[in-house]
Amino acid sequence: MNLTKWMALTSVALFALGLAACDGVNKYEVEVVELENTNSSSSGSDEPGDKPDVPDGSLLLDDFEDGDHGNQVGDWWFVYTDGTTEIASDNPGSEGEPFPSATDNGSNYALTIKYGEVSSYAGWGTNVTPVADKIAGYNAVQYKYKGADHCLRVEISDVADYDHYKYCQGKSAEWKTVTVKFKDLAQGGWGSPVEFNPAHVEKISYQQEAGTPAGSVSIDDFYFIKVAE
Ligand SMILES: [Ca+2]
Ligand SMILES: [Ca+2]
Repeated sequence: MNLTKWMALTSVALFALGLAACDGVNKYEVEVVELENTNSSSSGSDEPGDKPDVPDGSLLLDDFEDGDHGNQVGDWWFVYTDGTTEIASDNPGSEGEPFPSATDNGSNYALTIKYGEVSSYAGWGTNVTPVADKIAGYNAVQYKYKGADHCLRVEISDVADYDHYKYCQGKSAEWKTVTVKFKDLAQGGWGSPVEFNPAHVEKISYQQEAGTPAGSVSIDDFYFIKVAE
């Protein structure tokens, strides 16, 4: 069955399940989409209305087009905070679940996260463990964003002290498509150094550090991709 249709048909049930699973432990099953890219353009343009420009076989983590707070690989998006910093999506669920909202990038939905001045840390992310055995087949991620400076984190199970591998981006007032190669990720350096093993990726997350001024970031069209090193 067409994934979008399937998700639409089950979105009410998933929403109810999501409310019951606000701890993010419960899982649901979805078909995993490995994209057959029919867009022959390689311009890299990210003008509104463009289709995602990713290599054949890329793995879609989420394009948010189903409007729910589940990703496309069978798990949930979440927000997290130090307990002081306020953070929520532009369209939070009744339990604070980060639902996507209408966007201006040519698609229907993106995930927009808003936060207050960051006390210690605050962020958002999603679990990718349902496709953990596939991620080592890729060597980069690609996503679109608009908004504030932010750091993408590719969290692996070997990191026990939260000093996760990350790559930071500057602010952008317009939608921007970025590719982050796994080899360019780096730990912050304040924790124990561990080797990056793509077979051990558990979560994709974003974190704003202490002192970050209040702001917002929108993300969309997040893929695991294979690119030339
Ligand atoms: Ca979704
Ligand atoms: Ca979208």
